[in-house]
Amino acid sequence: MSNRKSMLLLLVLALSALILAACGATPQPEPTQPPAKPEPTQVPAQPEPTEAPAEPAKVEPAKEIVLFNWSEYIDPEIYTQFEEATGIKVLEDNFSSNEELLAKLQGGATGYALIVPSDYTVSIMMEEGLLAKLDHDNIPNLKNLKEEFKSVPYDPGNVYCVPYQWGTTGIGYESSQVDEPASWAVIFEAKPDDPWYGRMTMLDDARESFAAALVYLGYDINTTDEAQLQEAKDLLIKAKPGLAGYDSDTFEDLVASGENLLAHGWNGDFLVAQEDNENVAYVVPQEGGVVWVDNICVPSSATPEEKLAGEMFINYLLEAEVGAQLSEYNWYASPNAAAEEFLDEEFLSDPAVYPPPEVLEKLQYIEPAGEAESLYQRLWDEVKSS
Ligand code: N2P
Repeated sequence: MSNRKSMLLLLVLALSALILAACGATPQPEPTQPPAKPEPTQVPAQPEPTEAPAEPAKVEPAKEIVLFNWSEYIDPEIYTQFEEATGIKVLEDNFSSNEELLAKLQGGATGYALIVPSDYTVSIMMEEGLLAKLDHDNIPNLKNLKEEFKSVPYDPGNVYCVPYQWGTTGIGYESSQVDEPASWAVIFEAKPDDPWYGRMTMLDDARESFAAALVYLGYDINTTDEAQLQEAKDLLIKAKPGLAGYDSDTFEDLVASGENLLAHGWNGDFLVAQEDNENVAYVVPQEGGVVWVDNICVPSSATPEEKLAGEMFINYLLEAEVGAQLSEYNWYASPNAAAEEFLDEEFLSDPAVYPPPEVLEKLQYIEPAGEAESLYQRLWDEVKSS
């Protein structure tokens, strides 16, 4: 081909390319149909794997786990039933306050598959990375929880914990020997000639005992104001000579036996003690008291095997009948909606278990004190050692 001829051919080709491009640029009518999906691009065939892809290692549940719980807070029969159903043995260890539980975990304790902190302590533990995220696939009975317990403010969506029981803090008393205490004054203004002087206890619990003093003084139970806390401390110290002691484990038994006549404590414990002495009664004084939700959670120190066994136990507790069994034993209100059909009417309508609206409105949750946590502890130490 001559140079001239090839130039001409190039020109023709270039022109036809231009014309084609121009046609393509002509506005097209809007498609009324969605454009057809492009054909999937062909993936080049992969060579057949010679080995099956590695599966994540399957965790087997631990054969034995430890539940770290408040004392007398579970029907021991539940352990037997669970072991029969799963072969997993549950052992129990006890603590007497949230602060004790927290200090144990902060100190690096291991060997616990399950723990039972209250609401404000869940918040503190979450922040400090002390809790493991629950695998909801292992806890299908979460569906049994009442709606309000699926979205508790300290752990919305039950990411870390499952509500266990809830209750209130007030005063239990021996009603054949003492009139119903209308006010926290029975403790804070007790006189040596009052029959209960020297025959009453307060909880061995910094936040709970400060809450009682603060609510009596008319302050917020979550105050971080040092002057108010000092005043509450002085009040607790002033009340000390009238106390037989600080006690979070046997306070209700001491009222039931008649050794003591009244005690600052948790509603369910007093209601259980009615089985030993029908004159044990419980009241939230007029100034108000504490409402709390205890939760069952897996600490982040648990091994994968302990965690799985722990989640299986949580799931078991959430069964409708087991949930009822737990509350019937404890006399604490259940967060489990499905359990209610197995609970007696007497239980469900007991105002000491399910406080009526006029009592509920006088109750407050303890909240994390943040920076003031150590101030509470220091002042509580001063009360205890005074
Ligand atoms: C156990 C009562 C524990 C309730 N006896 C305190 N949150």
